[in-house]
Formats: sequence, structure tokens, C-alpha cells
Amino acid sequence: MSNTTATAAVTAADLQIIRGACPHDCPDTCALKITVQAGRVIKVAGDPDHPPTHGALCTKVSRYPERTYHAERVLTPLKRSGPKGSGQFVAVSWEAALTDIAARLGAIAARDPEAILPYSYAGTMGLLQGESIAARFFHKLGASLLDRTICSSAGGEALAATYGGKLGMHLEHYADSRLILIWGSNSIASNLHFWTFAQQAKRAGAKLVCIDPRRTETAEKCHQHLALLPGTDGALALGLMHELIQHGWLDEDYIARHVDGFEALRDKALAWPPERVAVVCGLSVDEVRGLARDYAQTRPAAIRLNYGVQRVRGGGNAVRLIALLPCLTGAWRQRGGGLLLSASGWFKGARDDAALQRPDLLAGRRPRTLNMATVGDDLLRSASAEFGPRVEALIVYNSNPVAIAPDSAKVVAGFQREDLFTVVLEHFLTDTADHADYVLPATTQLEHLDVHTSYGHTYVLINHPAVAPLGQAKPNTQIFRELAARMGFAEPCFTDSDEQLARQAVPRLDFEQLSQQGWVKLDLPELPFADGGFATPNGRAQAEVPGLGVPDFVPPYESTQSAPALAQRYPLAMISPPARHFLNSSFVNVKSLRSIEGEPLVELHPDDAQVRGISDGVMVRVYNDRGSYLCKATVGARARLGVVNGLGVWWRKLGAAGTNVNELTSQRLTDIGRGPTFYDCLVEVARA
Ligand SMILES: Nc1nc2c(c(=O)[nH]1)N[C@H]1C(S)=C(S)[C@@H](COP(=O)(O)OP(=O)(O)OC[C@H]3O[C@@H](n4cnc5c(=O)[nH]c(N)nc54)[C@H](O)[C@@H]3O)O[C@H]1N2
Ligand SMILES: Nc1nc2c(c(=O)[nH]1)N[C@H]1C(S)=C(S)[C@@H](COP(=O)(O)OP(=O)(O)OC[C@H]3O[C@@H](n4cnc5c(=O)[nH]c(N)nc54)[C@H](O)[C@@H]3O)O[C@H]1N2
Ligand SMILES: [Mo]
Repeated sequence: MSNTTATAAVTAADLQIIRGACPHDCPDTCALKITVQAGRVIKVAGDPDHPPTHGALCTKVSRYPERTYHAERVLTPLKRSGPKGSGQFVAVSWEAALTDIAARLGAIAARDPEAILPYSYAGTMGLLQGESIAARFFHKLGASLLDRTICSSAGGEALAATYGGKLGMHLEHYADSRLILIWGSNSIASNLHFWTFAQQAKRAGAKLVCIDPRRTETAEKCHQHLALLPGTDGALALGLMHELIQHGWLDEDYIARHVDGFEALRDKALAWPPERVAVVCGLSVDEVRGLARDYAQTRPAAIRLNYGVQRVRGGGNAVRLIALLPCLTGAWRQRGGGLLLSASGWFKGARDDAALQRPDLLAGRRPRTLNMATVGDDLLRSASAEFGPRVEALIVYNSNPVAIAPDSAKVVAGFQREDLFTVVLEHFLTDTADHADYVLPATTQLEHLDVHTSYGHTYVLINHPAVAPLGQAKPNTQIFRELAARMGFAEPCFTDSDEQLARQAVPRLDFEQLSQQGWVKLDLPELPFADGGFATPNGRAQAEVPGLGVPDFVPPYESTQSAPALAQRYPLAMISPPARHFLNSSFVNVKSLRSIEGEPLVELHPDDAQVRGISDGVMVRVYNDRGSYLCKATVGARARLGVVNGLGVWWRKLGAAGTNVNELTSQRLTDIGRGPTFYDCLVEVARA
């Protein structure tokens, strides 16, 4: 090589490998090996030694450097210079921004701290950059509390009601299953590292069945695809129980010893013969019968349930019913049998959320709680005795509510209020940041320390900063530390460093081991419920729960069967599952990924398209009483008859008419857990 400096730059001695963790809201929480050269990350790879990651990353996260070094990263504090929502800003100093924000919050708090609302979710799943100093800050302030329901609270609460916690099978055990029901999950897109184990099982002869209204890339690769109507999973589960009971396929011994409330459940299930189930679910009677037979007669039988099932009115009841299936067949007895929806409850003993979040700083105050799924309505509400004060200030971090919350027209109207003071901590000028009074530049995972647990496996991971913060970006923790100082919060917990926080987060782990190895496996029983031992007070799975009763099928708010009058005008059920190359609304602005996804689209069944004169590739208007969304039609086999798939979640400003699919979704909540009902949504589609 002629250029000697270039030669020097590529010697191995200059390459550093840093141990990291993927921060994204995904069950896989991969262990990363980050290659740094001359102070810049040049590569992000999966750790080959971490069993769930096994050296593989998804397409999105292997592009993480492209996201971090994106030309449009926000790298200085920004102050609004145009009308609300215009996205017009001028750069200001940290000093000026923090001083003004502290003064504005201080003035509101002096009147009523509950007029201040934090809004955050899992933009990063890190325990530090998520709810640590931020939670302390809002607790000390006495701000409104946020009910973080946007993703999983219906299924999570339902699962916990049944098993006593968000607990389930070990990820690795799916390799040993002989039957896997992939229920409400597009694993190849959104749980890739589970799919690897399912593939192992498949190669060893297991049967894979996908239960999903959409013919996803996962459904295509399973032996069988049951394309049921959205929101009807509870009926299908009852139908399976009906068959288990009628054919004597129950594990009576397991039920007698480890299940409470089975008698009442039996009565419910007997009302659901396959003929009734088939009509409600839009399946054939043989499909229902065959699934029951396979589930009863194949050992070990596993269910990979995912959150796709619970974004409908009856989502909580459906999860309770499905979670009871392995308790009725005794599938838990065997390695490779059981169910996994979420593993996050296994970390209860390892992590100390109270130490991180310090709810004691509320000092006896009990602020109101607002639901993040109804932010559209809540921002527009006036003060009242029932509601409390009008929301006057909103601090958003790790979330993009203008794009991802349901019923966007209301959300946007709320964010456009001139009298609302909005601060957004972000990497990019998202749809939400465009509505801010201040945007504060946050670091990405390559630039800060964090500790991670997972909801899809049972390892704790550390993320070491690989490079110094870009520009003037600061970690969320540091931004809240500096705000706390300016608010005069004197408690020593507001000066804890990130390393101190990391140790507080997982107090019982060997921190040095975690730090060096990058990850540590929890010490858990191999077969958690082989002999009962559920996390409920009496150790038994609960079919009947005080306050919730016995689970039953709860029909959707909006479907042709449950709302025939509405269906006259809006006859198509719309679901809006994630696009494979985006992570909710993250990565939509990464060009290489956006070009794979192409543009916002809605998938239609050929018959539904034909009667509307819609051909493949034309622009269409998808609409209902809540709003209208312009996108491209894709006509083909991914959509089942009567259901359209509006893949999410595009940035509004990158869509054809400045809207996205959440223009159509409603703010109605699930039966359990107060969750959103994104997939419970009737629409009509017409040529634009
Ligand atoms: N690539 C990618 N990965 C992701 C995400 C992403 O946006 N992109 N999102 C992440 C997040 S936040 C989460 S919560 C997780 C888990 O996210 P999940 O919600 O499990 O996401 P999916 O795997 O897409 O599963 C949803 C599937 O459920 C189907 N579905 C919709 N309605 C119904 C129904 O009523 N019944 C049944 N049986 N199926 C239904 C959809 O067609 C879709 O295929 O994925 C994470 N992983
Ligand atoms: N129609 C429809 N809507 C949906 C869904 C659907 O399936 N259909 N899925 C729902 C689900 S499951 C979920 S979980 C929600 C997700 O909604 P959100 O939790 O809002 O997730 P994202 O859209 O990924 O936005 C996260 C934002 O956090 C920012 N961020 C990431 N890391 C950091 C950090 O360290 N610091 C700061 N300050 N910011 C950071 C990112 O830049 C990104 O803009 O969306 C929901 N919305
Ligand atoms: Mo989610």
C-alpha cells in the first residue's frame, strides 16, 4: 500500500472490540460485538458465544452504525422557531435550554406538578437510559404517572393472572419440540432468534403451525397456516379445549394437582364446538379439529405466543385462554413443551427497579395516572374534578407517540396545542420531535452505558459505550441529572453516575463478570412448571381469577360479526403489524432499510381488491370515521379475505399525505390491562 497512514490505520492493534447489547424493543435482546477504529464504530456484529444471539443479527441492527452516524442526527439542543409542529428550530446551548426548561417546569409544578406528564416507552430497553434518573426526576417532582400500556399490558397482565408472573419456557427448549404453534407472531420479522430454534426443531421433524390472519414470511415457512379473523383467538382456544375435553385428551392428574378453577372453565369450553368456532374464526371445522388433535397427540408440544394476539378488545381473555392450554394437556412436564409469551418475570429477583426508580421520592403523594394509549384524548381534555389539571407540559423520551399512538388525528391536535410545553429527548427529528418546544440530543446505544434484561430469553446483558457521545449529545440519564440540579433537587440519588446506576440495577449479580463477559445467564430451573410451581400464591395455574372470573371469548369492538352496522360502511378488518425492516417507527429514516420496505402500503386479498377496482400498485385511500390514510395497494396472497394489512409504523412525514396507519386506529382499550386495540379496526379501501 502506498499510503503509509492508511496502512497504519488498519493494523489490528487499532481495532477495539467492545461488548454491547441491542437496545431495541424486541424479545431477542442480542449480545453485540462492536468494532471501533480510530474512535469510530465500523461494525456491529452478534456475539457468537451468547446462545440466543449465536452470532447473528437482524438486518436492522447490523445497520446500527448507519443510524448512529446518520447525517440527520440531532447533535445540539434545538429550540422551536416556527409554529407548533412545523419542525422549525434553531440551535441553542445546553445552558440556555436547560435553564429555560427548568424554569418552565418549575412554574407549572408550583401550581400543580400533575400538570406535567412524562411520556416514554421502550425506544431503548436499557434499565439506565429507560426509567432510572428520569423516574426519580418525575417522582420527586410529583408529576402525573404514566401507565405504560402501549405494547404488552393486556397480554402481560393476563399471563401474570394465570401463571403468577410473566414466565414461560426457555427459548432454547423450542429446539426439542415436536409441535410448535406460532401464535400471533411473525417470528422471522420480529423474533428472529426464536425462529432459529424453531428451525432446528423443524429439521428434526417437528410440525410448525402458524396462527395469524396474515400470510407472513413466517406463515409461509410453517407446515400449516391458520388464517383466522383478527381478534378471534379466544374462540379458537375455547374450541381446542372443547376437543380436549370431549376426546378425553386432558392430563387429569396435572389439572388436579396444578390448576385452579378448571370446573368453571370446562363449562365455558363445552359451549364451543368446532362448528361454532369455525364460524367465529373464519376457519374450517377440519382446521379446528385437526389443530386440537395435533396439540393433544404430539409430545412435546410448545406454543410461542406473541403480543400480536392481544391488540384487540378481547386480547387479555385470549391470552388467559391460550396460556391455560399447556396446563390442560400437561405439556409443561416435558422439555420442549409449554408456552412462552414473555420471559421478563424471570428477572424479578435479579433487577431492583425500586432502587433505580425510587418511588419513595413521591413521599406519600399519589399523583394521577394517565394511560399512554389514550394520549390523544388526554392532551385535549380540560381540567376537571375527575381528570385533574389539564396537561401543560409533556416530556417525551424513548418514544415517538405522534407516529405510534392510536387515533393520530387526536394525538396531533394535542401536540399542536400552543399552550402545551413539550420537550423531546431524541436522536432524530421524528414526527413527535417536530412538535417540540425543545429537542434535546440523546446518545445512542453506541455512546452510553446500559444494562439489559430481556422478554424473550433469560440473560442479563451489559452495553459498554463504544465511542464518545457524538456532537453535544448526552445520555438520557445525564440530561435528567442536569435538569434535576437546575430544579434544585438535592437528594444524592440525583448525582449517581451511570456506573453506580448499573450496579444498583442488578445488585445481586457479579458485576465484574457481567462487565467482562458481556452477559450472564439467570440461574433458573430447567423445567419450571413440570411439577406445578407457578408463581401464584398457591403455586397453581389459575383458570378462575378473583375480579376477572373465568376467561371467555370477548368479541372485537369492530368486526363484521360483532358490529354489523359499522361493517356496512367499513367492511374490512385492518391489522397493522410491524414491517420487517423497521422497529416500530425506529429505522424508518435509515435509507438502506427504507428502500427495502419501499413505501407505505396496504395488502389486500385479490377478491377484496377486484370488487373495488383496485389493482396491484395503485394508490388507495384507507379510511374510516377516525381518518384517512393514503398509501399503495399490494394485491396478493398475504391478505386473507376480509382483512387488510397496513404494515407499520411509518413516519407520518414520510408517507404520501403526511399520515400513517394510526390515523385509522382507535383509542379503545383491551378487556384486561388497559392496552390499545391497534388490530381491532374496521376500514374501507378505495382507489385514490
Ligand atoms: N422487525 C421488527 N421486529 C419487531 C418489531 C418491529 O416493529 N419490527 N416490534 C417489536 C415489538 S415492540 C414487539 S411488541 C415484538 C412483538 O411483536 P408482535 O406483536 O408479536 O409482532 P409480530 O411478530 O409482527 O406479530 C404480530 C403478528 O400477529 C398477527 N396478528 C394480528 N392480529 C392478530 C390476531 O388477532 N390474532 C392472531 N393470532 N394474530 C394476529 C399479525 O399479522 C402479525 O403477523 O416484536 C418486536 N420486534
Ligand atoms: N398501528 C400500530 N401502532 C403500533 C404498533 C402496531 O403494531 N401497530 N405497535 C405498538 C407497539 S408494540 C409499541 S412497543 C409501540 C412502540 O412505540 P415507541 O416506543 O414510541 O417506539 P419507536 O417508534 O421505536 O420510537 C422510539 C423512539 O425512541 C428513540 N430512542 C431510542 N433510543 C433512545 C435513547 O437512548 N434516548 C432517547 N432519548 N431516545 C431514544 C428513537 O429514536 C425512536 O424515535 O408502538 C405501538 N404502535
Ligand atoms: Mo411492542
